[in-house]
Amino acid sequence: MRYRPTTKRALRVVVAVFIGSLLIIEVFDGFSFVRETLPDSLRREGLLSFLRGKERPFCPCPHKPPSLLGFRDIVEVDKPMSQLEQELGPLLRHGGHYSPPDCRPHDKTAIIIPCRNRWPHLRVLLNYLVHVLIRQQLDFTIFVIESDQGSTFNKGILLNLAVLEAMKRDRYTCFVMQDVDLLTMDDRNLYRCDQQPRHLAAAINKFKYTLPYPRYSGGVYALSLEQLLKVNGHSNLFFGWGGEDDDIYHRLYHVGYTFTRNPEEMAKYWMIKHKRDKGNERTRQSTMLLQKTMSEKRMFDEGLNTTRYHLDSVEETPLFTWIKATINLTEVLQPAPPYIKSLFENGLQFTNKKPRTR
Ligand code: UD2
Ligand code: MN
Repeated sequence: MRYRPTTKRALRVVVAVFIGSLLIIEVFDGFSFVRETLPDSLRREGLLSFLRGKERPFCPCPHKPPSLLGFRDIVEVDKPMSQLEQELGPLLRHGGHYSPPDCRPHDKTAIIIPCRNRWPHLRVLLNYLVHVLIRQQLDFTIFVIESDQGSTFNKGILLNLAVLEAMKRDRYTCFVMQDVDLLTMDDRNLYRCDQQPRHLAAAINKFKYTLPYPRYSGGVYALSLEQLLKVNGHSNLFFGWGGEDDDIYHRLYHVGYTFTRNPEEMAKYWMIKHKRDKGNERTRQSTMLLQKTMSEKRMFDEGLNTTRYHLDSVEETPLFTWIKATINLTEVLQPAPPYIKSLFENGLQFTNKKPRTR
């Protein structure tokens, strides 16, 4: 009993010192010498938000983000990845995550970038895209999906496996499929999902800033989780160049969706000039899949529910979550019904013929 007042006083002192140091750290958080001494998680999120846990800001983000810059010409700058990490790393959480500190976005967005042997393009893209997405006040994670060197490139299956792997990691509600070589020129073209699928790359320099054909949906587009699930994701069967974008257009169209686009002046994209890659040659199967087995018939037989792949690794780098997978044709075809398997009886057949679009 005699010691109680002293103990109380001591407790008060301890509490005061604790609160005092919290305040000091919070106030001096901006000073590098204090930040250096903090653990990583504190440094990235700030002390108060760290203490508050994962609580999200209360106010929804405004319809029109306040810091957009509008149209800007593109200068292709290829900085070394280490420099990008130094410059952009502090803006993101490890794994390429970001959420705006001052408002609550409608969606949790996965930006999905297929990338095999295109690292210079990825570096140029990241240098632009990260700033754009931050200005657009998105809650996003950047996923880079790389397939093994041995298989014929298959963009559709990479998009599918990325969706499946992303959903294992968090509750994403919006997916933006982004070619590695396309740079958005106007940040008013928001990377958001909507009631209808959104085609973002509607005016690309390669096509003189117009749509190459009315049902074109390639390059960059945003699909909500609901839209993706309704069409069973992408086809897994378009090996080599072409077709998978027309196929997803038809899947969506068949269940009642139409792509919406911003007007041309807001939807400009710059495609980094490139040649067709080795291992991404056109296949006769892609033409046959589009012209003989209608997307709308096939979509319930193959898609997200039949995606087969070997997950080699998932690595969180400072700027993106890097998923590596191996694709094996025999295994991809294993769950397919006979009318599909028969198209592949003699293995992949390569061709120079341009697939016709519907
Ligand atoms: C068009 C479409 C693209 C896709 C493709 C046909 C535009 C702007 N884009 O692109 O969305 O439908 O035709 O498949 O019309 N990739 C690699 N490594 C490779 C091959 C491809 O990373 O070896 C990835 C990369 O993200 C690339 C994308 O796949 O941007 C599309 O391939 P592309 O750029 O060679 O084809 P492109 O420009 O004709
Ligand atoms: Mn391209």
